[in-house]
Amino acid sequence: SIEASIPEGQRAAWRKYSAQEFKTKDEFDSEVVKHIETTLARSLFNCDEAAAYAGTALAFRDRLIIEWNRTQQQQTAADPKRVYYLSLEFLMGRALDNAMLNTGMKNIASEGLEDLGFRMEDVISQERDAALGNGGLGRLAACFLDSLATLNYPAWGYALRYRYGIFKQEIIDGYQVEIPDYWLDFNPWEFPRHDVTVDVQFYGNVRKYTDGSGKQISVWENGEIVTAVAYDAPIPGYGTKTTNNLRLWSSKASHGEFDFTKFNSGEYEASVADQQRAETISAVLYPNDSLERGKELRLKQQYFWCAASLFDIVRRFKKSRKAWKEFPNQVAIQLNDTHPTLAIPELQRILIDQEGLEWDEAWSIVQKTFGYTNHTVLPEALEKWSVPLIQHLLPRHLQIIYDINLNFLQYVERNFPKDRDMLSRVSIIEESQPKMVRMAYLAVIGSHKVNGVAELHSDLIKTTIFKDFVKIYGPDKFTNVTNGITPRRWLHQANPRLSELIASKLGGYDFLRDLTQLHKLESYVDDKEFRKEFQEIKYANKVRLAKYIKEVNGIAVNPSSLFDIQVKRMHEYKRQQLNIFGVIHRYLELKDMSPEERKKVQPRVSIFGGKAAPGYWMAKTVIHLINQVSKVVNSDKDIGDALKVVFLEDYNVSKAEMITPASDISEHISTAGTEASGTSNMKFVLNGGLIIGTCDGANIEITREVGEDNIFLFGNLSEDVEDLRHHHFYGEFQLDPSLDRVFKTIREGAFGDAGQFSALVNSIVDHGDYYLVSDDFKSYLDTQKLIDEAYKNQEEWLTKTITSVARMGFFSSDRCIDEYAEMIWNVEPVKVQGQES
Ligand code: B1H
Ligand code: IMP
Repeated sequence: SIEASIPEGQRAAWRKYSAQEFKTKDEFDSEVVKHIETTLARSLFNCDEAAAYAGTALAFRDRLIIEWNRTQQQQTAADPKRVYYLSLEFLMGRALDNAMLNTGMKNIASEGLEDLGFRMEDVISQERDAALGNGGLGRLAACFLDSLATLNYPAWGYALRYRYGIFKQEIIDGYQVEIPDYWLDFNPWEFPRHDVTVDVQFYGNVRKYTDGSGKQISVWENGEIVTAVAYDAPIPGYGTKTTNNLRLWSSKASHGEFDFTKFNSGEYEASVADQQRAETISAVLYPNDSLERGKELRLKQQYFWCAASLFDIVRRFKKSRKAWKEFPNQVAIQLNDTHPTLAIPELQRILIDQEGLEWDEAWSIVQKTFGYTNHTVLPEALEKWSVPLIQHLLPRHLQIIYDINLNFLQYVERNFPKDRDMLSRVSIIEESQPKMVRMAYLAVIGSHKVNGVAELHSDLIKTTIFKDFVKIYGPDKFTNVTNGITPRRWLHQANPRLSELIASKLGGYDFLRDLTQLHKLESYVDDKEFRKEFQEIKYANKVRLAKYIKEVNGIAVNPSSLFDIQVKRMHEYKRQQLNIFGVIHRYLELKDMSPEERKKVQPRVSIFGGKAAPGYWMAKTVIHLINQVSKVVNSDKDIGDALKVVFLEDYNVSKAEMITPASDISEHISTAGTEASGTSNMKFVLNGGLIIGTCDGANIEITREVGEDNIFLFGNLSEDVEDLRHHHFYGEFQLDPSLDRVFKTIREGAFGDAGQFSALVNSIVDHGDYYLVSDDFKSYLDTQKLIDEAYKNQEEWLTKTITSVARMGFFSSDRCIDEYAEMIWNVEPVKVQGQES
């Protein structure tokens, strides 16, 4: 065993004094007070809610780290195959509530805090979000960590420790303003590991020579070194002893604090500048969701993170002294989109340049190790890096990429001798000016499996961007793993009353680990008592949101209105513009009516929220339009409660936990074929809301599960998109009269200076309407009418929502992780034992 190498006397002392998790309320209070009085240097007399939060968080951190240590020891002893999830984004949100729930200690902590004079809810809301991500892709990674730990998979997340997460959004005079998110002034959830560092090289040159045996050796040298320091965040599983690790790399200058030669020779500023340049690498998260911008610093981030992570993974593998061919049996690395693709040439480089393996042997290890998840087919999101930039920053990697490409193209040429065009189509190098490296192709070639994130999307990648690769490798290399969400955060934590109601019917909380059990709820669809409670919970959640809207936006909304919510990143393909044009149409219709007619209309609150990338003008224009419409509509005395429009600023994970359970209808209305999956659609339905959506992404599978009667689908299908765009291009198109009227109203200045919105309107009227807003407008309005009608029959609506909740079991991220484990990673769970006592 691991302990055998340690002398018996020492072992006994360690055992005797080794730290213990708190188990009772009193032990919890004693930990909290100790942290408040010593770690925080506060006392009973100046302990506010922030200090109570800090003390509680530190007590739980200690507890998690004890479990983390034990998990790592047992996993090290078992030496199983591990999963490494490489993602530039982990959108974790708050950690305390999750830690309390997953460890099963929330009740004890609540009682303990009460003794100390605090309310749990207030304490929880002191925490700021860990917002190291943009949107769906980053939150998916966070849900995966929760499921990996819950299912006892030995798994590590690797990412960057950004000093600034996604910016905070303020709305000033209707415009988005970005405020930096400096989140690290107090972060109790991380452990700096100053002993775990990796030196990462940039720039320099490659020297080649032939050694005594005639072997070609390449040495990458004379580069600039930046040091990566590990910061670990423990990830507890729900109802298990497994606590996995999220390792975040922080950059710092390699020669300690300063370069002393420069410092001593009086170049004080220069030495500080070097330090700052190094620290810049992990300074900030790029805020572009699904938009690639080719900045050198971004490439530096990617390599820095890949190199540090691979060094760490290889070091851990080497501890077990297995042969290199065992590497893919011990290590599965999943690439979350193309952002970590440099890990592929980096592993090849380690194996051939540092470990002395032959190219082919190394390459076979590389291909077996990696899996690649594609998250988008949008052309503007597909990563390409210029060859000169890579040449400058990573000269050895560029050579390796060229060699990978050469081998690959030779293989293609042998197998498809008649298709000459194929070579230029599939080459990793795009022959443009300058030449570009196509990262998605490199990721496909370097992995053994490629997956999309919902069925339609996985089909689309096989017929569009990776069509040739399906011919080359056969269809089995490509697969689908439909996304999922963790029911711990997105049901139990976000909607505790609904979770409790479900538990009362299902005989406990087992459904939180096996969400398919929800199907048993269908037998309560006609149960009067159950229905009443279900409806009351939805109403209470709407009251909570209404209160928040009143506090923050100053708008009074009636919780009995239909709450129609679209919260997600602002993007043309997600079509918030379609939604707001629909709202304007509704407003115009209301204005046409007599007061009597208006009274009969189903009252509605249209709620929007989401950030625009700072340089994305069109998305910012849509935010501005929504806010202008909101001003006009909400202050129009004719309208009253019939229509209210709200833009919620700074949408983030913790706000999502409050907003999601309050919807009657949520909007998932992307142009068909553009939203790879979507995950908030799943969250809304799981919380008893219905959706209006296009036949896109996971909407299609949600429809299959809940049934066509329980979802409001509209719009053109993805197979027709190309033709429709063609029609626009040739001007063969008539603008829908209702949309024409909406545009006329905007142009007349009804929502302020029309000039601000002309680019938005023109993108549809004059510039080809790429996202087919006009094509889907009528179908959208018709479907909204159906929703108004359906909502009037509250009993039937309730039946739809309950039935849908019961049928959402498929969308747990636990199902998703089990699929990855079986189809792609080939890993088994390792059950961690608790403490013997
Ligand atoms: C998704 C991204 C993305 N797809 C580049 N692609 C980024 C691409 O900073 N960047 O450079 C950031 C994000 N994000 C989303 O992934 C899809 O649009 C959603 O449909 C999907 O649900 C989500 C998770 O799979
Ligand atoms: P790594 O895999 O070397 O990075 O180890 C991760 C963590 O697991 C270390 O920081 C240790 O806390 C723990 N660990 C690794 N190996 C052992 C072991 O052999 N005994 C006990 N703990 C270990």
